[in-house]
Amino acid sequence: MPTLLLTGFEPFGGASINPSAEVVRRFAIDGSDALEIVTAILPVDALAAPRLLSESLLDLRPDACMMLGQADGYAALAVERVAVNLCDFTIPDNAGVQRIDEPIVPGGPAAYFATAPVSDIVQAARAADVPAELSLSAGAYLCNMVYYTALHVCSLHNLATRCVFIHLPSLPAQANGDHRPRPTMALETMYSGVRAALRVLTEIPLNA
Ligand code: PCA
Repeated sequence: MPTLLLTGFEPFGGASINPSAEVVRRFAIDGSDALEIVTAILPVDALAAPRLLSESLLDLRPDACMMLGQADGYAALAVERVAVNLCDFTIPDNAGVQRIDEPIVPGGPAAYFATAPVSDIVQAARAADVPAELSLSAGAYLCNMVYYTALHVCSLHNLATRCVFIHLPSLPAQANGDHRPRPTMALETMYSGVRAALRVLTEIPLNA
């Protein structure tokens, strides 16, 4: 059975919930007959998150790694095409550290492309009636950092793991009380979109 590492993030920036963690928890409960799904909720911590993810990748050597995070204000799933070697935090992480204009890996490649078929993932989510689009930047905060770390670890250790990062909108409850409401998406809808994305990621021939 193929193995999937599926990660989300804990809440950050003063929020009490992170949709990515909620989606990952649902996968942990529902499981899959066709896939071994290993889940992790990563801390929003510039030291701990990359370390945890690297360790999990090297321990598991999964066939695929799907990383999820929240992008407040987005109206669709954003399938990230690229991770850049840059930390430029607009807010501190949950440990109070704010990295500004620093590389993630000094001397590392400037960027990595996703090693999963991102356009097919967008199409599959849309076919499941879930708004989705390609994105050219995962930002310069923790999501980009773990994405870059995953791609870097796979490259260094010759892992055939297919990696992709997907940003999720905020949940409707997170916009309650907004003076001018932000776009949001129901958990159920996000879950359907991520399921469709996973089908693409794991149906394609592995170790090609
Ligand atoms: N979103 C942040 C970090 C954690 C999360 O869920 C980001 O986009 O970098």
